[in-house]
Parts: sequence; structure tokens; C-alpha cells
Amino acid sequence: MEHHSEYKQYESKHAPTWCPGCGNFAIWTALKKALARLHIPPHKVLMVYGIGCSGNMANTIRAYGFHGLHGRAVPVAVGAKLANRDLTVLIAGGDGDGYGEGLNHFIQAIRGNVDVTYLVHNNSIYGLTTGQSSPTSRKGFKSKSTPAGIIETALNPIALALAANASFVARGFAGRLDELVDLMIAAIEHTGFSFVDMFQPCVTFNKLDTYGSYYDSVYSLADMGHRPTDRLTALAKALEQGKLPVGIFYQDAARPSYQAELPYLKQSLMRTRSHDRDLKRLMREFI
Ligand SMILES: Cc1ncc(C[n+]2csc(CCOP(=O)(O)OP(=O)(O)O)c2C)c(N)n1
Ligand code: SF4
Ligand SMILES: [Mg+2]
Repeated sequence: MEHHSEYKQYESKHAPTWCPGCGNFAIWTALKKALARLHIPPHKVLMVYGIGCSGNMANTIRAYGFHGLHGRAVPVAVGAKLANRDLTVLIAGGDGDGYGEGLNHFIQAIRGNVDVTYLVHNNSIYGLTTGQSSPTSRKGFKSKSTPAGIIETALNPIALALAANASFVARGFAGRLDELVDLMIAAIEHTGFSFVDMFQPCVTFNKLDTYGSYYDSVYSLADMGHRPTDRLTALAKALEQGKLPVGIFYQDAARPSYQAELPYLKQSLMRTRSHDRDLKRLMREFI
């Protein structure tokens, strides 16, 4: 159990602007609980946000933050981690941001196994732009952009991550808060690229993937005795039809992270070598 004052230290003075009942509230709470339980102080945390309702968490978490371009949160986070490995770097983005516009970055980050944690608020819709189909919308889903139903089949991000050989693959659900906190903790503690897809009901624009539909189909992998050490078993779970397993699908704790394999970074922090450069002009561009 986290200490209340530790939890509160991640709260900014800005309240979220999400619709009442949005699954993002639970993810926001879970994130603060996970950081508090890990005792990571705010000045050691960098949150990198995608663009979307998910990314609008940006000013509601008290930590370092970078609200980047749509689909480009992952490479920003990777760059920041390589520059300063002392930071705990987390990415919060949407399914459109990460599995649509930014999909290639996702796969390349998996290949590199850079030590960042990627949290995807998967509501199977473009929420911020008021309800267009996303890469995880179910086939036939009707939305503003697909009034006759989407023709494309839905992407399976868990299977994709496993096929690309991600070293940590998990899925949570905003309706199961305690489990989500545990998954976030395990992901942050994992050395290497850790990926958590999170079912996040969008109560305003997605009337198909609701709390009710998830409660009907979600079950815990751990309760079923799943051991997350075998990639093929994990893939079979990811491809299961009908029911939706949540928990850790797969973890390879032995695989070295990108940083560990780069002699240049082993010597000293990249940021400590930039003192002799004039960074003021660069800073002015971003502030
Ligand atoms: C390059 C680019 N393309 C499109 C947009 C418009 N846009 C902003 S948010 C968004 C979709 C967000 O959907 P998702 O990533 O699923 O986040 P959600 O709002 O559902 O949390 C789009 C298409 C943009 N800002 N930049
Ligand atoms: S539009 Fe959907 S995802 Fe965005 S805040 Fe509202 S309920 Fe949440
Ligand atoms: Mg979305």
C-alpha cells in the first residue's frame, strides 16, 4: 500500500478534463499509485505524452513532462532515456497515436529494447477528435469516419508486440484498478522496453467496447496459471477468440537493454557530457 502523501506528490494543480466516467481516470490513479509504491520522486520521472484524450493527462501529473507530436511520443522517450538513464521514463498515448500514426516507432523501440515503459490507453477510437475508428476498432464498427462500418480488421497489439519479440508484454483494464497498478509496477521495474496495453472505455464515443462488455469478457491470466516465460504460449493467449485475458503475457528479464549494450553510454551519462555546449538556443525553441 502506498503512503497517501507519496501519492499526492504526483498531483498537479490541474484537474483532468475527461468526460465523467472515462476510463482515463482509473489509469491516472493507477499511475500515481504505482509511482508512489515504487517510491520514485517526481523529479526522477519523465512522462512523455502522445496527442489525444490520453495525452491530455499531461498537465495533471506532477513530474517532468513532454507533450509531443501525434504518434511521436515513443522516439522522444527513447531519446530522453538514452540522454539520461537516471530518469524513469514513461510514455502515455492512445491507440490511434501508438498503433496508427506512430506504429513504426513502437516496433523499432521493441527491437532496441530501450528501457522505457509504454502505456497505451486503448479505447478503440479516436477520442479527442470526437469519434473516428482507430486501428483497434472491431471490424464493422460504425463511427463518424466509417458510417457503414470499418472494413479493415482490428490490429492485435499484444500479438504484434510478441511477434516483434518485446521483452515485456502486458494488458490491463481500467475497470480493474489494483491489477493495473501491479502491472504498471512490474512494467516500470522491468529493465528494457515494457509495454502495457490498457482497455480504457471511452464512454462518449465508443458504445461497443464498454465497461460492461469488458467485465463480461476479461479474465486474469495469473488466475488461469499462465506463466509468462514462454513466448509461444503467450502468443496463443494473445490470439484467443472471445475472451480477453489480462495480466503479463510474456517477460524476458534476461535480455539486456539497449543502454547496456552501448559502450558509449556505459562510461557516463550522456547529459553530463553536454556542459560545454551552448544549449540555450535549443531550449528557447522548446520553451
Ligand atoms: C499528425 C497528426 N495527425 C492527426 C492529428 C489529429 N489528431 C489529434 S488526436 C487524434 C486521435 C487521437 O486518438 P488516440 O491516439 O486513440 O487518443 P484518444 O483521444 O483516443 O485518447 C488525431 C487523429 C494530429 N494532431 N496530428
Ligand atoms: S472522449 Fe472518450 S476518451 Fe476522451 S475524455 Fe471523453 S470518454 Fe474519455
Ligand atoms: Mg483512442
